[in-house]
Amino acid sequence: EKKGFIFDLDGVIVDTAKYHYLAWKKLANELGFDFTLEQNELFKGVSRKRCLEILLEIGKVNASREQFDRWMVEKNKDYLDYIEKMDASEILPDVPRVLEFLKNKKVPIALGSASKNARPILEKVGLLPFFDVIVDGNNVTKAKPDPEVFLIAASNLQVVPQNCVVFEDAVAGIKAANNAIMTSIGIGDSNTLTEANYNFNDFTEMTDDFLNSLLQ
Ligand code: B16
Ligand code: MG
Repeated sequence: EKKGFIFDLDGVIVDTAKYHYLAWKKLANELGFDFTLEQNELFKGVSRKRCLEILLEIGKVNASREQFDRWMVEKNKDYLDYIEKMDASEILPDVPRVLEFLKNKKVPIALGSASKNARPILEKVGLLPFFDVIVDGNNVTKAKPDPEVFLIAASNLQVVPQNCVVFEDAVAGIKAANNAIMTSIGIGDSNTLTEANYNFNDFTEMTDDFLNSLLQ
């Protein structure tokens, strides 16, 4: 039966979490409080709007609707300044090998990301041609752990959810994949991604044999 593979972006294909962090930290500091790398973990896979809500809770800051929207714009502007300089050197190890392996097997590939900046990032690092389908923050109304982003990806790939494999680095993303009844593969710390069906520290640990086993 036909299989489909779905990749998260931030933390799976590229490490843009560090740029999100710097942009959120700058805003927090302007507002008079600190934002730690540990707190940044809570932001992974979470929508921009929800991130700002959490940030303001951390800093105990109240905002009008207008002010909230201005900070959203400001954070994204700073984030765009960072990703402006991205190139292929920022692709995480062995991502191109896995993408090429799947392409050679004619397996359809989708992106399933919460980011509204997903397309320009894929373009900058040169991976856009690998993706048959892109579903990102512009296409969804419900954030991970809601399965919406992955279910839309599966539907666009024309593969039933049960035959989809999802690569994710965020707890919310693994939950979203499991909620979609897809095979979930955690990329990163297995102590954090405890609900994943399989765990790998990164793609260098993922053998061709393992990928083939997913295609059976
Ligand atoms: P943007 P992913 C997510 O991407 C990030 O992990 C998360 O930290 C970020 O807030 C979210 O995208 C929205 O990003 O501000 O660019 O729309 O991991 O789902 O690829
Ligand atoms: Mg991610």
